[in-house]
Amino acid sequence: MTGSGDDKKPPIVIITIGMAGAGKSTFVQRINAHLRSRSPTQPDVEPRPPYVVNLDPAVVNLGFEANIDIRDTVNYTEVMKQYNLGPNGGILTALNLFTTKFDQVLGLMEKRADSVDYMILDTPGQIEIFTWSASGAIITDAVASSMPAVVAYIIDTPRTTAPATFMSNMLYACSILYKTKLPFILVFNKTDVQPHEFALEWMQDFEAFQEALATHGSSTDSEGEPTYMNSLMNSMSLVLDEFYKGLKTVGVSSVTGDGVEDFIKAVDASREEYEKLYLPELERAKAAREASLASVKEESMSRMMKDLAVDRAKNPNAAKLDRWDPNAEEEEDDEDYEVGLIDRRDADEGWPGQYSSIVDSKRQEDEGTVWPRPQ
Ligand SMILES: Nc1nc2c(ncn2[C@@H]2O[C@H](COP(=O)(O)OP(=O)(O)O)[C@@H](O)[C@H]2O)c(=O)[nH]1
Ligand SMILES: [Mg+2]
Repeated sequence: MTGSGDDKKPPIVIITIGMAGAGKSTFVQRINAHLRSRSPTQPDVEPRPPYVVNLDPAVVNLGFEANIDIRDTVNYTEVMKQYNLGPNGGILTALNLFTTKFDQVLGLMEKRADSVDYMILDTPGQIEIFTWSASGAIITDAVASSMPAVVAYIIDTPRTTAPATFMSNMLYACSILYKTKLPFILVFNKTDVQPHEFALEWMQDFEAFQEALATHGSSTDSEGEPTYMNSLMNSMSLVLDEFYKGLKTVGVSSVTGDGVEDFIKAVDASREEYEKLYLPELERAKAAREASLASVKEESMSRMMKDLAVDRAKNPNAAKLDRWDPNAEEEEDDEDYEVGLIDRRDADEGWPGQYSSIVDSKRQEDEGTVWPRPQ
């Protein structure tokens, strides 16, 4: 664990991602409890509680007190009612609304950076709401570009013992690594129900996995040729072999607390990875973006200067006529065109999408939460 000495490093943010029911919230609760309790090996050291952010608007019982809770800002059932949405649409919209305020969340997190070693994000139950939405990407990028970050991919071990399910889950994990490019920890959860050794074996021994695939379902068709599915799976397992090389794997039980210390060690090791691999990449990307922006600006500037020179040559008196008269009345551009917009602020009653009524800013009263109006 990082000590609280003079050389205080920025906290590392653990982003928990995983299928619904894999045990993300239980895992966050366990890590939280673990970091709050005194270590048996260092009983005189004060424990340093983590900073926890809950991004699941639909969770009923969180089991821990989050420092920032999306439910304080957005009422998900109201969002569903007002936008006429189902549960998934409601969660996604609530997350989108919250993301518009994420700069403030990040500000609060940064303020606490000196006093904590770990920050944990719990994400919505359904994995795709976070991993395949613009909001999820915005939140991940914003966090990772301001602090060290690591993805903890939580796996429901008892549900992934079939080779095909195992491979699907690993491919999903691979796609998340590819999207986030962050240090990655595979967390095999629920080891109290199903130990994760089988998974380790499959990951380390390519042939053992092939064998498991072959014994599950038919691997050859009636003519003795390998089936399409089988050869596809063989090729994909080669891809996965490469994927496993860059990963850290731990087995934990969020119920008993088994393996949690290993997880913390893996997180600490990921910090170095973040600094060595992710940070230089981030800075390179930032520099490239700034350079391309600068060149675009320069190009449009020189084009404008050329245009001006041509104009001046054509019509030497134009510049004199084209002066801005400070006394002239300003034209109201907006009045000239009509696009059929109705300003519903004048309406007496609410309408679907009236952001302000869904806001309940209990914790941040002084920040005056006002959602932007939909365009
Ligand atoms: N046996 C066992 N059950 C677990 C463990 N972690 C989570 N669960 C159970 O899995 C279910 C889903 O957990 P939850 O944390 O809500 O999953 P989430 O949707 O990923 O946040 C709950 O019933 C938990 O009690 C574990 O380590 N062992
Ligand atoms: Mg949850």
